[in-house]
Order: sequence, then C-alpha cells, then structure tokens
Amino acid sequence: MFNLTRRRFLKAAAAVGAMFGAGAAGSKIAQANNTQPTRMNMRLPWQDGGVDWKQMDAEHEAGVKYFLENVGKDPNFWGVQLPFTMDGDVKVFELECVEAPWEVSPGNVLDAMMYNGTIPGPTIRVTEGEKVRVNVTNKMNQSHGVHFHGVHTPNSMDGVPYVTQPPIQPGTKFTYEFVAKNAGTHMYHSHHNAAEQTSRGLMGAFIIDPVDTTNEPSVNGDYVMLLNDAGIGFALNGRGFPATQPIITKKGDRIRIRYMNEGLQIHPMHLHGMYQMVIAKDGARLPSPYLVDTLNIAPGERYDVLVDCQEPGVWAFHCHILSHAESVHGMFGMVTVLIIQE
Ligand SMILES: [Cu+2]
Repeated sequence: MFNLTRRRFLKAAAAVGAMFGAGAAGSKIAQANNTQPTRMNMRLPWQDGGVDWKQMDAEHEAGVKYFLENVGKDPNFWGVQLPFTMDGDVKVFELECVEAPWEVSPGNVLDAMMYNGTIPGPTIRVTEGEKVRVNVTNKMNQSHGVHFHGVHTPNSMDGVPYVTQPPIQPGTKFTYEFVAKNAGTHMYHSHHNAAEQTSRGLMGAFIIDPVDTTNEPSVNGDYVMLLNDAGIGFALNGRGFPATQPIITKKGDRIRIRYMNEGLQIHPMHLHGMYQMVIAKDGARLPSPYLVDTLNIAPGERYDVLVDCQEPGVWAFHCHILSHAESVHGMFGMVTVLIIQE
C-alpha cells in the first residue's frame, strides 16, 4: 500500500519543517475517523454485504495524505522530558493529574486523564544512583496512586492505595521519594482504578540511565513508543493514525526504540523491511540479543530494540493485530512509518 505514496513520503520526509496545510484532506479524514472503531466493535466489509471500493480507496488515501501533510507538526510526539528542580542532591519532579479532552486522532476528541495535560505524561529521566522526589497533585474527581512500574523502590513508595499508602484523594498531594537503583526502561502509571485511569491516559516513561555506559549502544536516535488501547483507543504515544508521527532517519543510522505497553491487550509490533535487535526486556539487558521483525509486547512489558537503518524508503511500522491498525475506512490506531532517507 505504501508503494504508491513512497515518493510523496520521501518528499515529505526531506521537507520536514516545511509546513503543509491540512486543507480538505484533513476534514475528510476527520469525518472518516469519527466512524472508525476505537474498540473491538468493527464490522468487517463482508458482514455489511460488501463495500464501495472507490469509497474505500478514497478513505485510505485521505488518511495517508493527512499523515503526510502533518509530518513534523507534533514535535512532542516522540516524548518530552519532565523538567526538574534540585533540592540539595535530590531531583524534584512535579506531576499534576487532570481530566481534560484529548484529540486521539483528527476529530476524535475523548475525555482523558493525564499527567501534566499530555498523553503520555512527560518522560522522567534520571541516572542510576540519583535521589528522586516526585510530588503528585491530584486535580481529578477520583482518587489516585502512582506506581513506578519496574523501578525498584522501597515498599512504601510502591504506589498501591490501601496496600502501601492511602489513596491520593481529589484535591490532595502525595510525595514519592526513592533512589533510582535499577537502570533501564521503566514506566509510571496509575495503580488506582487503573484499568480506567491508566488506559485513559495516566501513564508515562520512566528511564534510568546506567552510570557505567560502556555497554550502552551508540545510537542516532532514542524513541519511546508507548502502546495503549482500551481507554483512548488504539494509540502510539497517545495518538492514533493519521495523527501519529514517523521516525525519520538517514541511511546508516542506528536507532533505539523503547516499547512500553500500558494497554489492556497484547500488541505485536511489526516493522517492515528489516530486523529489530532486542537488547533488553523489562529494563534488564539481555546476555544474548536476538533478532525479530515482529515483537509481541504484553501489558506491563518493556522491550528495548535497536534498528539498523540501511535500506532507504518508507517502511510501514504497525501493530500486527490488524484490527488495531486498519479498517474498511483506512489505516487507524497503531500505525506509523520509519523513514530512511538516502
Ligand atoms: Cu495491537
């Protein structure tokens, strides 16, 4: 499906920063998106007695056009780091939980729950051994608790209401404090009414860089890809295609992708055209990295992979449970592309 548009993709990739107007394609895809499934309620074409293939093609094309026209327009898509202040030798971070609308895909605005007004919440990134304090203010209409998933904290900082702490009730605050012990790719998310709160957006990356970087791969790009499904629908980093953004690389680049599944379902992430080398699972480096082109990521799991970008082109990159990625109305949900420029 990408052959037809390959030239256009490459042109767009080369001109990142040049702004295109969303125009008519934008409003068409907004209409199409309102009819697209966000959950498993999809009726397949043969169940509806067939489709108008020209209409189907037009809707597929409109989505791809919208994606192209918006390359570079969401500079925060691949994550922003949460700023901190220092209190002595402690890194202090502020998180605020809010309920607010979030546009998952064009025209598809949902009531979401967010840290600091974004999905995912901003990335917390520290170095192994650092002292960390996270002040959480709950401005939502339900109680909350933050679990630092994969991070080895003292038990009292584990973030499970009624097990390790009282719930953070609406209008109140709670402070988490611990030493960042185990380096790796971790997460933070709600652990109170979590099926709703986390999947509606209360989730983010928590990365601990190792002190000893001898074995850290040298890369040209380091990308967090946070997977989600139930609450806000099938989404990569809080957006569903065509509101996702591509990864843009140059031939010869090596990139690192940190997958995190904060949803309620498994998502086998498939990259066309090349292998992904799995170097870490749940933050722990693997003694023997292995190659995959499809990596199944279960809820709660994290995987770090390296991709060597050798073959120029526009490579589809999507969840391979196809009903999470494409419908009769075109691609949606867990779809993006890897662009390798000459
Ligand atoms: Cu999926």
